[in-house]
Parts: sequence; structure tokens; C-alpha cells
Amino acid sequence: MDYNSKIYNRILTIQDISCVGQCSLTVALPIISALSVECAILPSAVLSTHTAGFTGWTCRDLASDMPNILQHWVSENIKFNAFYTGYLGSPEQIPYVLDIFSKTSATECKIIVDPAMADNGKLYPAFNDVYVKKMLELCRNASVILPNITEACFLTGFHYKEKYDKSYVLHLIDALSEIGLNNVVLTGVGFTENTTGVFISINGNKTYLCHERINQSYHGTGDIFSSVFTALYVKDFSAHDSAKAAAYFVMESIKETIGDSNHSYGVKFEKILSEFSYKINKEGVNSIKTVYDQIF
Ligand code: PXL
Repeated sequence: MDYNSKIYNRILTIQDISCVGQCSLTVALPIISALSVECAILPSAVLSTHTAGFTGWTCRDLASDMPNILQHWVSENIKFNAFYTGYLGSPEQIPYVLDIFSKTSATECKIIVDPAMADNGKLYPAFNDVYVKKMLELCRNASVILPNITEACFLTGFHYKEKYDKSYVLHLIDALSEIGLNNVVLTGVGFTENTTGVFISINGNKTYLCHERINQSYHGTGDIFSSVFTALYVKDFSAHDSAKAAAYFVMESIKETIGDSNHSYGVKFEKILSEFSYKINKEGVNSIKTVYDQIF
């Protein structure tokens, strides 16, 4: 089979299936597909639910399947124009993931790593320092990384602060750069009570996007951000424009969800996905008026 054509953008995303909970693969696949990019998947693990807000979840780590899956892809000469990784099941997976990068990448290939492992100053329950170290190795192989502030702190050893100012963020970006991470889209960066945003540093070129902060936190919004970002970045939108569209989509998805007290485990992105896709395809990112560029 000639699966190695350059006609289409073809992403491979590697992250878990949380059967219930609207995160990781159950959001990446519909969002990336709706944005007209082919999305192949490699489930890193299968969990009954995600690990935030549920108790007693089941988890099957699929690390041991990865070598055989890779071997088959290599035998079929399957290549990808981009890789997007998120929540991985265990540190043992990371060498397999790096092997997949090296053996199945097309000549031109973007690698987007969301080091989905922590939030609000804490690692997710399944992870520890060994995982953080391996994740750093993965990040060093990325074209761009998409950490939140907590994840950036774990990667660098920088002290985590709940409240911070602009100089803290600049120092955190410097700390990432010192360990070789120069292309960073830092999410959840807000300097006032009513705003949040995204700080983007691409090879030293820094921009900040700011938007309304809705005072309600939902699980899975990081994965939704990363999925939109990835699809657009792979379609050659800049990191700045991809982040702008992604922040807008997250904000609109949250607005769809507030008011439904039975829906705290994720956001209702489904209703607005086709309209968003149409808007971006037809009018481009400049049609977004509610996420502002701010001089930093
Ligand atoms: O959204 C990140 C994520 C993905 N997958 C699983 C998780 C989490 C965050 O808690 O538990 C299984």
C-alpha cells in the first residue's frame, strides 16, 4: 500500500483512551478530523475513566503492544507528517514513542508534545519523578511543547506559584530554554483575576494572548487546546495563530458547559465543533475577536 504520499497531512496521536471523561483520544480524534486533518491513533493505555474527579478507575498500559504495532507500520512503510503526544501510560513507553518518531516520520515532520502530567502544582496520580525525567527527554525531541505552568515547573525544577507576575513567566521561559526547550506554548497564563491566556515563545520571539477567564475549571480542556493547536499547526498556521484559535475554542466549549451541574468531568465541545471548523476554514484566525494579542 502506498501510505507514504505527501498529499494529505497525517497526524499520529499517541495518548490514552479514557473510555468516559471527554479527554485525550476521545477529544483529539473528533477535533483533528473535523479540522480536516487525517488522525491516526496509538492508544497508550485504556482507562475506564480519566483520573481526575473519579475514583477506582481501571487502567491497562499498552506499552508492550507498541513494538509490534511499530514493526507492522514499518513493514507497511507507513509514515506520518506529524506526531502529537499527550498522556502516556508509563515511563517505559517513552523509548518506544521515540522509536516510533524515528522510524515512521515523513521527510518533513512536526512533533508536538503536550507533557500532560500535572496541574495546579501537582502531578497526576499515576506519575512520579521517573516519568517527569522521561517526559523531559520526549520534550527535547519536540518541534513545540504545550505545557501548563505546573508542567513547565516540573520539567525545569522551577518553583511553582499559584499567583505570579510577568517576570515569573519570563524566568520560567528562560529556565525552559536553559534545558533546551526553546519552542514553548505555555497555557493557563493569567495576570488578573478575570483573564487568562497563552504565552508563546518560539526561538526567543515572545507573544502573549489574553482572553476572558471563566471562573469554573473543567477537566480535558488542556487536551482540547492541544488538539486544535495541533491540527492547525500541522496545516501551517503559525504557533501564535494556532494557539489563538485553540484558546477561543476552549473558551467557547466552557461557555457551552457552564450551567450543567451534571457535566463537570469534561466540556461539551461537540455542539460548536462544526461551526468552529467552518469559521476557521472560511474566515481564518483573524475572525476571532475575543482572544487579544497583548504586548508583553
Ligand atoms: O487530560 C489529561 C488526562 C488524560 N488522560 C487521563 C488523565 C488526564 C488527567 O488527569 O487522568 C487518564
